[in-house]
Amino acid sequence: MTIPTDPDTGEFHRSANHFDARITADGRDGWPVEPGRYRLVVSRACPWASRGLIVRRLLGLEQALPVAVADPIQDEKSWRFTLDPGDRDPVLGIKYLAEAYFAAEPDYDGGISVPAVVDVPSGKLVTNDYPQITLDLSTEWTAHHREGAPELYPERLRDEIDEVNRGVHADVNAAVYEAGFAAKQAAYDDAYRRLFAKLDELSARLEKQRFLVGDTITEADIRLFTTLVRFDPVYHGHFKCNREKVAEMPVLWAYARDLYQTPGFGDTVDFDHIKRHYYQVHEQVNPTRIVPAGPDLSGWASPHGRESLGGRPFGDGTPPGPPPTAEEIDPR
Ligand SMILES: N[C@@H](CCC(=O)N[C@@H](CS)C(=O)NCC(=O)O)C(=O)O
Repeated sequence: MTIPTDPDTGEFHRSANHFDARITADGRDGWPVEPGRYRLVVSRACPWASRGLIVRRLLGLEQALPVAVADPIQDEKSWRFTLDPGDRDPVLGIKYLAEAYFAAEPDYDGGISVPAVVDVPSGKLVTNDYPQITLDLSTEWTAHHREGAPELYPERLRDEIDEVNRGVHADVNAAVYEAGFAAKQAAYDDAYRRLFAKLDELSARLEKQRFLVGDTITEADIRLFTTLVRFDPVYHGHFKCNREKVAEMPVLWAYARDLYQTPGFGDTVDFDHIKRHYYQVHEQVNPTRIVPAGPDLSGWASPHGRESLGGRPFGDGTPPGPPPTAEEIDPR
């Protein structure tokens, strides 16, 4: 994979999501919510796709929106279904996610990214607009939520969630990539400074409250979690985000463990996919493609003590049950 950076500044800029149709209860974009009709294509390595995996589990949408898991290692044609028998997704019948992009737009020449939601009957990509995908699972798929599903994007907290998300996106979710992919020192320095300033701010916020917004788990926690869980295995070393590890920032470490140990979070995390993807795909950053053996991940299971802050993780709802057998992560 070639990492595109600005030749003048050395900055990495994330490309825009090209396919932004929405799957809605009223079907106004031509894509009505319909259980079993769509397939959520993810890589378990990818933080943007992992938001969808978590939200889907918390809301109990596993049957309504089945998932296809791509091989964590892309080849020159990008994401592929080499984990499946015959190297094909068993439902879509395709070998590469790119086939769904081209079915939707034959002369598309942009990136092939996950998460992607594909319409099974036509084989066409509907959306790769990751910030909207999870919000729509919360607000448009309500008819198919499980009993006891939490409210992850409650109306009364939306402004605050949106504001927290903007900061977390710019200075955490995207900043780790901007540090890791920077081609000039100043671009790296800027991303590193923004990242740790934001983590300090979030740590102060989370010292006295269990979750980022309100007293329950929301979309904001999911978006921060997907970066925190990748931090020590990948971003600290591979992306040079190394002022501290998350495990050395007591508040964030306890917060991350609290979420990790909550059903629907840790049971979607595949550290093997995460490590192999980053260290093997970004050859510009890691030319030997050697995947480090560490860090020791056993600490994720240790008690976090955050219950003493109060909070009601699922609000008036309940935690989800265990994941479907086919989606259990191999504990390597
Ligand atoms: N679609 C967004 C965000 C999703 C994203 O970056 N996904 C990564 C994996 S973590 C991906 O699929 N990259 C391949 C590509 O964009 O060509 C983007 O292109 O910036």
